[in-house]
Amino acid sequence: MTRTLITGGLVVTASDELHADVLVEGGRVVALATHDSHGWTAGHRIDARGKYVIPGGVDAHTHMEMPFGGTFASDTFETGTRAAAWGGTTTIVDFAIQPKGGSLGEGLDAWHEKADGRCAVDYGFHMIMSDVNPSSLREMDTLVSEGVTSFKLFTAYPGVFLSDDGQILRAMQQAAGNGGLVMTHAENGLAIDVLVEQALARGERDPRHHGEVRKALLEAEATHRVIKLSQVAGASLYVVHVSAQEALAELARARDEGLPVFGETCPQYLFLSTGNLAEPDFEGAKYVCSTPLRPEEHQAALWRGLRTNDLQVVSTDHCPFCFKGQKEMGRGDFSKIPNGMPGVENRMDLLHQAVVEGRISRRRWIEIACATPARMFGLYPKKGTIAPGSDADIVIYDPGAEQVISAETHHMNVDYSAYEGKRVTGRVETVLSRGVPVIADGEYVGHAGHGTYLPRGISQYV
Ligand code: DUC
Ligand code: ZN
Ligand code: ZN
Repeated sequence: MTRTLITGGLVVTASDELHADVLVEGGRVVALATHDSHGWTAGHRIDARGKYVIPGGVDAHTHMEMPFGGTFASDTFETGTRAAAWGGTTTIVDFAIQPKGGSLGEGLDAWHEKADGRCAVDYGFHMIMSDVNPSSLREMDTLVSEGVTSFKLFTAYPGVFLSDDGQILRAMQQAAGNGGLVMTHAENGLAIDVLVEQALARGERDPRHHGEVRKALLEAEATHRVIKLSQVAGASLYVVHVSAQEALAELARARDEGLPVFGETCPQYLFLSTGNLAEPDFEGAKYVCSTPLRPEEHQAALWRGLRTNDLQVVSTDHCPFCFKGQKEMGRGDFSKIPNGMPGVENRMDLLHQAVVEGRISRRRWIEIACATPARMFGLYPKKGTIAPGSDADIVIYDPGAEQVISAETHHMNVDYSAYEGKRVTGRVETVLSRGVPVIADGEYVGHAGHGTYLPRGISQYV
């Protein structure tokens, strides 16, 4: 059995930083030695002196090949998980979609069809419920027992994904009984559609109006509502892609009351703003996603939320659409721009940049990007940490390397970068997935099909 020894690095987990050697065997971490590991033999040695040795990233929010607005997200499971590996992410949890009028099982089968045998790193699925009815509610129990333990419900996108309050309450009640975790996309979609119609009637057609109609107050209102519904149901709640400080305030208030509610934000809300949506010549379309980018002052509130643990996870909501041919579908009508942005490759580096800039600590970096998402979605301690028994999903990270983020050099299947030209310090050097090199000294050495499907356990926060 191949043994790998990683020597001389600084091992950083959510709880510890220690100079230690890490021994890997059979795809798992078998031991850490803080002094010298001279007695250990290994066929493969990695010199990590001057580098961080960190758990592979866990991106709990991706949409590979997602159908949206008459097109599909441009990363397949093959290209998207390869890009994830390049960026130091070794686990993704993608969203299977229940077809309207169909079952959860059908949605899940369709997502296995797309992903199985194609992924470069390990993957699991959440289930988007777009048709809550007695049958799909019962099916939730089956899915939980089979390892799909989280369910996303939408208060947005009427006619497509939106569930009404009664449906959301029923799904939460079901989850309270079966150990599932309800995730919500919280924006008031019915009110937003009124504002979209009125904006278009006034001739407001540019991408920046996408941000203006999807008001922070309508994110806050929906966040408040789903919190109260979860309280009534006695269920835990995870609110995805929080972007507005008013929505964060709702979460913080609920948490102060002791409610089991949790929040995720994404790099685009931490590093980008409505200024990007207003870029001329339709360039703002690159930044159209929902929830939308907010004015810059919201960023400080989100960073504070991450420091105070009112927000617990940073995932990407990776949902790329090419500028040419896809984003362009909304020229002259912002409501037709496919919603979503690329980012699965950039998350670990951008959050490391936040460490460099003193916004978060190194351990908090690992906590919000690896450990907590693994805990939240039933993958810990298999994923999200470096400890005896954990999968050897390990990144050797060079904290001093400089890089400039660009579409010229990224590996996501999309023709632009949302962070084009941004200079960051820190870079992934080597990535192991279950002990197998996927990136080695800056080269891709993995293959499609290495990644395995991850049936997940119950959230540690339920
Ligand atoms: N938001 C996006 O930006 N894209 C996909 C779905 C979503 O909720
Ligand atoms: Zn969403
Ligand atoms: Zn999403």
